Amino acid sequence: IDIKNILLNYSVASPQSALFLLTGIGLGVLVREYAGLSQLDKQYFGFPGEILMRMLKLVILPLIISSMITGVAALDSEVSGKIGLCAVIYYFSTTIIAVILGIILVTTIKPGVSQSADNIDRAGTTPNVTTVDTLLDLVRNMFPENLVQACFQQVKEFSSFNLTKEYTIVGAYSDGINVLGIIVFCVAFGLVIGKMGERGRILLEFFDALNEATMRLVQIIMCYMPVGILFLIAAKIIEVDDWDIFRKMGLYMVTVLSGLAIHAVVFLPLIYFIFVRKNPYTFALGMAQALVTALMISSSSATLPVTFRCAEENNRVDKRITRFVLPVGATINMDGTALYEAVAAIFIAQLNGLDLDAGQIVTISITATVASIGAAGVPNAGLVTMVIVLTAVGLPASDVTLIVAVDWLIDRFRTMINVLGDAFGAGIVQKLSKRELERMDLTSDVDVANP
Ligand code: DAS
Repeated sequence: IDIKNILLNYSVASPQSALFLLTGIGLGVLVREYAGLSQLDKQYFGFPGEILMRMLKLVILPLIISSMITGVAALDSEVSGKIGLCAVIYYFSTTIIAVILGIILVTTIKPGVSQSADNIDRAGTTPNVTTVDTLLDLVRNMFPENLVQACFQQVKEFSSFNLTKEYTIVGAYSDGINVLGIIVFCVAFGLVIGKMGERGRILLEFFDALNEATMRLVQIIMCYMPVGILFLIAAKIIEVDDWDIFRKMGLYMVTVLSGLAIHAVVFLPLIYFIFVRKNPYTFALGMAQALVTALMISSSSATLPVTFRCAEENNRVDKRITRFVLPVGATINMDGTALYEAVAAIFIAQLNGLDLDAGQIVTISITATVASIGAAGVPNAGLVTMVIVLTAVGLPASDVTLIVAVDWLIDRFRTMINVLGDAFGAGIVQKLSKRELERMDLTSDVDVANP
């Protein structure tokens, strides 16, 4: 019996995973009503779920380092010049628009805010909502004094702010990792490697291998995920005091899905129309088969063959553009994931009664954008990198449980938007690189003239 495949089939990205979620809810209700567990028993009961969270956190460091360095270096080596620059500007601008849209929606709808004035009582520790550090500290944390220390920094407590350990605030260190500092270093390092030619290529192969090994580790964690989720959900059901959580979960889904819909129906088509001056909805219709595939399999990378075919055959995008924009886009251009991570992080802050400050929102925007770059085009990648966003702002990563419950559905829609964003990107980059392509045609014609 291929246990690994059976478990993978029950991974959180599949409808079957609902089986584990429902079992976890049922188990939680039964234990809550009839077991009368002591505080210690509850810890043992929730331990299989805690193991899952620890495993996800364990891969944060290699995941950020390998995916950021390879992603940034690849931009530089694959194709230099105008096509690469147009693509990068498009990737960042649409991702940041998606993040801002998500933040506007989640701070307007406020899905995680209790209807009653009080915050969730989390086992008696009502969170301290305090002022955050100055933005200067936020920037300071982007440039850690010592990289090793940034990777293994102990939790730094701001006793002067009378902070509880769990709620270390933006710009502080939490869970032992200074995420922002590591991200800034990796982006700079990746750009340098991309320009080092042959010697850089050797280094790049190492980080490529590290990324592959990390993703295989994530795959193994995925096998355990259904079991971990079952106990995480059950442990949540036991401790949660306000059944209002289900209303909040419903509102959270509405917030994410409406954000994805607005981005797909308004912003992406608008950007396409501004640059290409053609009907964006006709272009999107040409991508329909790729979008449905993404919805079904929750993987941008696995959808790539269909995305290539739709873009080139239905929408006549030049192969020299799709060859770069689509694969790199499937890896680092994930508007849907970025929007989802910004919404989910602020939703979790709201659940904890934290009223985020400008500095924290800026941090969430940066880490959501970067975490979406670090997310691979595979099922639930956004969920794994979600832990990075929560770690960066010091939110309890264990609350990711609540959003896992519905991730198998949300992941499909954000993957669809990721693919749509890549496709529109190919169309726009082709339009902006028209002269570049004509020059390439001319040079290739000259080659033909002089065999
Ligand atoms: N499933 C990922 C993708 O393939 C997106 C995500 O997990 O956020 O794009």
